[in-house]
Amino acid sequence: MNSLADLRKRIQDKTARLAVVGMGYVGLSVAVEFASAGFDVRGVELRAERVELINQGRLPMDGNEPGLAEALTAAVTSHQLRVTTDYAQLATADVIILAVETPVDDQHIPRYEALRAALLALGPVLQPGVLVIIESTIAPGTMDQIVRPLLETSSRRTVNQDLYLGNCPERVMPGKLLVNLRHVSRVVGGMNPETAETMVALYQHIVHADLDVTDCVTAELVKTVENAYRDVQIAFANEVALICEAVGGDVWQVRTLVNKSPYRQMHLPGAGVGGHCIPKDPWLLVSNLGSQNVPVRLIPAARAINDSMPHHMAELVGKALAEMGRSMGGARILVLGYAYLEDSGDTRNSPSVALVELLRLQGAHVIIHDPYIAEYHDDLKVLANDCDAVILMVRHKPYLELDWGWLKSLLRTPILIDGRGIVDPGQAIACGLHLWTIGHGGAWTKAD
Ligand code: SAJ
Repeated sequence: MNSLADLRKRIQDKTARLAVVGMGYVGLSVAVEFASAGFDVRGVELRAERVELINQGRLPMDGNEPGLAEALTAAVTSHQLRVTTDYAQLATADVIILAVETPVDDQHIPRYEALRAALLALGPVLQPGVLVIIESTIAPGTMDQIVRPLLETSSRRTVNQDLYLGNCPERVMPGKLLVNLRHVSRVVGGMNPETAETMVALYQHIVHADLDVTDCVTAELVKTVENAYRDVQIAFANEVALICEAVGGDVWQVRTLVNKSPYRQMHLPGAGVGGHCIPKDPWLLVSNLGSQNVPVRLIPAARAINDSMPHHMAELVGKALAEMGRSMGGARILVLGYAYLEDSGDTRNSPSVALVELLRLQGAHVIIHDPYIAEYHDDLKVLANDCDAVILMVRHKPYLELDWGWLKSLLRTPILIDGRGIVDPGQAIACGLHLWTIGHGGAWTKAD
């Protein structure tokens, strides 16, 4: 049977056979990176059409990921990376990384179906001495309470004897997959110190940043806490924006001046918080507190504030229309930006999706534009024609360069609602737009 010392040696000379389960953003990029580093990597993916695409050296996802397409093609061409739907091909793997989805449902309950299915499929094929690493984001306690028992049962092996287990959460971001993978530090949680040491030996082949050794529950906490932290920070900025609107302040100026105070880093208020990390990970953090009656109040409240921002955007456009003698019913409204993040085509949990639904429920005719989504990439000159309001939801680069005067000339009613604080009030007023900016009470009448 392989000992961890043997495994470290084979990791060092790159003869260890690696496998990655789940060819999504995270799994595919980590598989490509290890293949590029010279390891033999087998990918496992349930979706056959995705397997086909990847084995042809083609990226199975949209969006702009610098370097990933070329690295994938090279890895497949050199046969360092092969992808399959068949778990049986992992029987000879020495290290298996799991990067499967761990969503939460509408009740904010973690859904581990994909993780459980992967562990059940993996168990029977594992060779003795294999190292299994979970990269998926999971609630604190999940390694001990779900992953370890499930894998020991399905493999009939014992962790820290003839099976090794660890948790190494990812810190990637759409649009920066490879650069984050290579240059952002990672927490390395091992079920025992020697396992963590072996994981460091593996990841140092692709990560050129700190690999911080700890235990599994700390690794689970760090990942979910770092994203809950960001969500709470954003919620604070959003609540201050609402206060500024009520008292006639301008949150953008307030934020700039607050951040001149030492140790302040007020985040950006805005039209909402989307993505596959920030809206989900705070719920994972608070989902597994057992019988402890921990008075968890701040984290759910922050989620509620951030989820309310698309509603607030709908309120602002309703007020702006009313001020111009128009109602929401029948109004033609153009939404600029459908993705959740600037210069991305990723719409997962996008605030714009929620906003469009709300506006349509109130009888508006909503038109969507997004330069990074083929379905919504039509000519703005056509889309904006005869609209009664434009809502800017995402800081996409093309919108930063937009000629607002030109856009105004196309509108039936000159209303612009800025959800990200990027439109210059002076410019808007000069070209006759009624500009409302989130965090600034009412339409701008003069450029402060
Ligand atoms: N947002 C705000 N105000 C802010 C920052 C973000 O409203 O001050 C909104 C964005 O518009 C977006 C959402 O929040 O809708 C999320 O934005 P994000 O910048 O956090 O981008 P994500 O979701 O891709 O976050 C990922 C996370 N990385 C991982 O989970 C590994 C996050 O922890 C990182 O901080 C972020 O990337 C990053 O900046 O790298």
